[in-house]
Amino acid sequence: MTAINAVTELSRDGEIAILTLNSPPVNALSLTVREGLFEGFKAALASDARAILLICEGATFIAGADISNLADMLKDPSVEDIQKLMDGADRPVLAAIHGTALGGGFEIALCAHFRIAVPSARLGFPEVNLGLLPGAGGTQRLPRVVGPEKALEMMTSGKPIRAAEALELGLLDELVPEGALREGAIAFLRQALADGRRLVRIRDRDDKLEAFRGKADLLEPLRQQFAARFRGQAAPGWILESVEAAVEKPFDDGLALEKQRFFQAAMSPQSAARRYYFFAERNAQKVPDAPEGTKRREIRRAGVVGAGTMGGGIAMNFANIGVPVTIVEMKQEALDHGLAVIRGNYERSRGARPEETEKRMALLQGALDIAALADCDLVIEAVFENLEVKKEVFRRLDQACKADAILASNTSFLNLDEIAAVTGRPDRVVGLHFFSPANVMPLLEVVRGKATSAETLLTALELGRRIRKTTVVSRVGPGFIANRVANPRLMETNAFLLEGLSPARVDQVLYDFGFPMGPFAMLDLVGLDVIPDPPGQTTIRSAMVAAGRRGQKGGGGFYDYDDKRNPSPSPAARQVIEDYRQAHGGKTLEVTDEEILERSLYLEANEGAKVLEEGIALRGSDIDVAMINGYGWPVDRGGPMYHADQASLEKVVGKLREFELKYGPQYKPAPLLERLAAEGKTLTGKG
Ligand code: 3H9
Repeated sequence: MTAINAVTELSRDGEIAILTLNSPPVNALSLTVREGLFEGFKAALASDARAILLICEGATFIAGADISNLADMLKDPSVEDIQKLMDGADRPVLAAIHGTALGGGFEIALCAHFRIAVPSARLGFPEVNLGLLPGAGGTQRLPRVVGPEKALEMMTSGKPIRAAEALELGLLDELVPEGALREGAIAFLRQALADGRRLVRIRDRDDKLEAFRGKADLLEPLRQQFAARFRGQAAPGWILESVEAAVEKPFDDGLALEKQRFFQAAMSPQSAARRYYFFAERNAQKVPDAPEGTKRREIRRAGVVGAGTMGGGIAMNFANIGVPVTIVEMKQEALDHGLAVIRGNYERSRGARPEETEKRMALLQGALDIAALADCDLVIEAVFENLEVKKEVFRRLDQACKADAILASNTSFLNLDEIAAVTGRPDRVVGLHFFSPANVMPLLEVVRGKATSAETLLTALELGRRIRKTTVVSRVGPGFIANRVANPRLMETNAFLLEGLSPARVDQVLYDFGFPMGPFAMLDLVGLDVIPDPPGQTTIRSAMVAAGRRGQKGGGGFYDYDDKRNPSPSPAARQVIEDYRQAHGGKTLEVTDEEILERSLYLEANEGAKVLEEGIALRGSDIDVAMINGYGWPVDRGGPMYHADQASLEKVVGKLREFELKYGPQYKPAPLLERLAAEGKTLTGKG
């Protein structure tokens, strides 16, 4: 065994050279890893070994470029230098895959003559999620194995495929049993040597491309689909362009185009925002003051109190991952209704198979007595938003549930500490703030009360991950993080209308920025009666409700809706707005699109700064994660805090001061924002 460098070693098993990479956590292609692989392949090729095996230690095969330091990819040896050695090999090279072979890792594997994997392995190109495209030959080699259409699907969805599918597609040569990768790999190579298997490089194959050559129209429908599916995203277009080059051009020309586009993507603000978000999402899971070695409790059985829209949606999350869940309601009728709604949701969900629905429904148990929750490891309360009602539920849960069960509240604005105080276990009380519909929305705010223990908090975060939510920790405070940060922007909609702007114009500006919909369309969606008026004020929203317009769910709102919920401008809504403007001193102001945008977004950053200063959020980036997952903030823009940093806080504060003078005190810059701007610092701690 020879150490090549700190992360790679070369060993022998008879005629086979084994190059082993071990660079935790994910064997990302840092400069050290590239040096190890480059020198390792050189040494193996210089030896008398008749075959070469590349295999990784730890949790996974190579998970791709080191995205914490993409600039470092410019240093030699590059991934391409390693691939050239592999491509030039005069003896069989095998990549043995476990965990995930992603991005640059998959691209290296595609330069081996053969690939094998264990069944749990997954392979894919997630670059698009980072605003990138595969940049080490992926766009050229993948279509040569699976054809351009499948390659495009894999690279634009970014979703890794399972080993079994990869085998079927010809991306893998063989599956070997879990835990027997190394033995399987050696046996495979021995057999390949014994059989004298021909060594075919993927770059030399073009059987899967021939049918498409010179027929641009074969990929044309995809181009049109992309425009709608990936609104505003640059990377999918570059992937398509590169795949077209794979079809039409010699391999090296395609490779050169891909490389050019990769560097263009890597330099783009979109990719920078998406890479920022990648780490923001992971950092949000970290609880710095949790003692080392804090255990997470296992949740084997869950309970939900309340079978309304929220309770039902929450229960579905557990059934979806195979955890049995007991739902308690007060009346049989309400329980039956709640369970029927859940069944309906399952039956209506896309690609639903009847046996799947039955399997999930079988995990849901209804009960009319809180005593039925006695053996649950976690119970989530989702009853009416009233402090006294919730306190009573918690008193009863505290009596009924086993001593070590975690009790969670789904409250969206009540004080969790007051709720926890009525129990004998405030350390095992936590907030789990789901967003509606709870079975669909990705955000879960985990609310940490004064007494919540580290164990309870980490258990809740782990649970969030299991039910596939994106979690953010919030301290107790009105509206927690996402609703609070979004609120000022939603309140400002009233001012926009008083200034004479139309809902359609404001919505268009925010849609063009990248939001799935503007604030008026969103208010119509959630219901105009859901948000109360600020104290001492009436709003156009409540005037709409008074005129029988509650939004999409009844009578239309700022827009009219047809049967398919398509919006159209509403004369009736215009009248309500006009009447309100007459009565409340409406003006007609010239407001540019840029100003609509800045007022909307900087209000959020400003509120975010307050949330940060009060310690409700631990990090600026946690707020971005909450807004992206809770309010559809475009990930290509990184979130309100990152966006403000990019604009420069000095500019943001300047604008807020200007708006404060012009439009009122709601724009007064937060002290933290002023301080950070003066010190040349940022809200996300970067920049
Ligand atoms: C690329 O390859 C470009 C090429 O085409 C061109 C080359 C020329 N770099 O997610 P986890 C860290 S683009 C740096 O919690 P899991 C992560 O931050 C890349 N660090 O674990 C975390 O650190 P910490 C294409 C990375 O088991 C720790 O590893 N590849 C990277 O749930 C554990 O991560 C991708 O986009 C990285 N590439 O999931 C793959 N990846 O503990 C991105 C992870 O300090 N990665 N870290 O917070 C993933 O999808 C998941 O991390 C993975 C593991 C599935 C691998």
